[in-house]
Amino acid sequence: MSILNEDFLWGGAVAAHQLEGGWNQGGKGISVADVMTVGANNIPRRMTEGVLTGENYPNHEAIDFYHRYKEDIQLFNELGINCFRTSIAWTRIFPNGDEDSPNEEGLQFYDDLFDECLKYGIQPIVTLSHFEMPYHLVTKYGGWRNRKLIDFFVRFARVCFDRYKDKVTYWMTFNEINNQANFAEDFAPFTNSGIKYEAGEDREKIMYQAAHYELVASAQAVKIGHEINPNFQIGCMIAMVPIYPYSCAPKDMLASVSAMQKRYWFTDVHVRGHYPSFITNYLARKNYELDIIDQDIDDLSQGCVDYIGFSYYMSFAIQDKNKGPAYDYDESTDLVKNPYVEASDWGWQIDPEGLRYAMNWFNERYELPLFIVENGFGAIDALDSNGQVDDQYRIDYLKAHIEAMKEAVEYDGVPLIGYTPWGFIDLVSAGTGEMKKRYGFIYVDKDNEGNGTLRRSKKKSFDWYKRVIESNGESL
Ligand code: BGP
Repeated sequence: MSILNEDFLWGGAVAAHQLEGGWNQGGKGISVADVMTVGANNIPRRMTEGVLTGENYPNHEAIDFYHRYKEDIQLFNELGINCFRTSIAWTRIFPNGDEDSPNEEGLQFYDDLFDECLKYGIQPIVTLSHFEMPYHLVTKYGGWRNRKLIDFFVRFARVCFDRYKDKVTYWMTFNEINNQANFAEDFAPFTNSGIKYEAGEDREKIMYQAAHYELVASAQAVKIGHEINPNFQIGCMIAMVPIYPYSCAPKDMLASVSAMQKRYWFTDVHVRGHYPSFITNYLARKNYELDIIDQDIDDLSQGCVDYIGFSYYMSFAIQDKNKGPAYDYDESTDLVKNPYVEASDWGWQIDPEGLRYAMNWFNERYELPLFIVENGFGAIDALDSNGQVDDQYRIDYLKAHIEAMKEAVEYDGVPLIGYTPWGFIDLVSAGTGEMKKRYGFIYVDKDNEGNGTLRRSKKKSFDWYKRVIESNGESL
């Protein structure tokens, strides 16, 4: 008998902009992802002004799921998944983001997509905002640095909740909302914020302001969602990268505590409905006077999430750098390599036990159901002489993580809703824009330059994952 519930959700996860393509079809507007170039060889992706520079914009076609979703869902069904996590491209529904009424063609696309899933008993799990805000909201309003964005997002959320209330139960508001906590210049465009920083700006302050507006928008959306359908399960989505102390030196331990606070306070607000003391103290210490009105405080307290969705790929380690008691965590300088774990080709430290640790951390702190909505191994897959991919390394990675996940459930009693490995069909990398950083069980014939037939084929991991699902996690 499986230690996982019979109704455990086994699925796969994607995001609209990373697989749909059809970037200017069906009345869709331009999103921040549509104006981002490919990054490679340590050169980060760039958000260009407009889309006419003649460079490669990998999200324009992506893997053309927009036109091929019917065949793809047939394959998903063969894989045996019972849920499919995707996002709704904001720009298909509100092309510029600030229109009064939605684009019917975009709404219809997701009706058709969800119906196609449901036909096979695959329930859609939906993220409302996954790194793909309308570009117009950035140029005209400055993205999430502007309070007006709350209303635009909430209008979008309400339209989606209303339209798909009988087709979708599990929702998430903002993908990896805390991934902007490191507010690096080149990173902002890849988060939900869409913000472009100007020289000399206090980026950290802007990050806190933007995050506040997003959290208020999320809370308002959660409240409205529950009014529209009380059965909705609306979660947050957190990028969970545990930050271990490098050693048992007490100051390393405190550095770890402080770094975790700086990265995960978003979860505190989402779950508890108010700011934790260490963040209010920090904001005061920095003299960051944010635009936080009384109504926001009310909204936050009334829009607490039902579950915690999170991604887990790796862990970090931190060493005390003599910063004193008010430790100011800085991801770019304070992290150190963990000598006990290996890393992927992209330097992501592979740490299955870290998943069990993370699940315990969430459970001890919040006692809410958890949903692992991303986990996976980005690698360069080579085709053998038969055109097959023997991705045993991916199987090894996922097997170890599923084992750790099961231990958290079995030994530690952590409540877990489901598991949806990331990019289970190859898609465009969010971080680099490359195709060659692959996560899938399904191979897609396309290279970094955009060449290829887009043909789909099964990798070795396809049959492996199918057996995992069939056995409800027993056969690894
Ligand atoms: C998460 C994002 C996904 C996804 C994944 C893998 O941060 O939610 O959109 O892309 O990471 O990252 P990458 O594509 O950079 O390998």
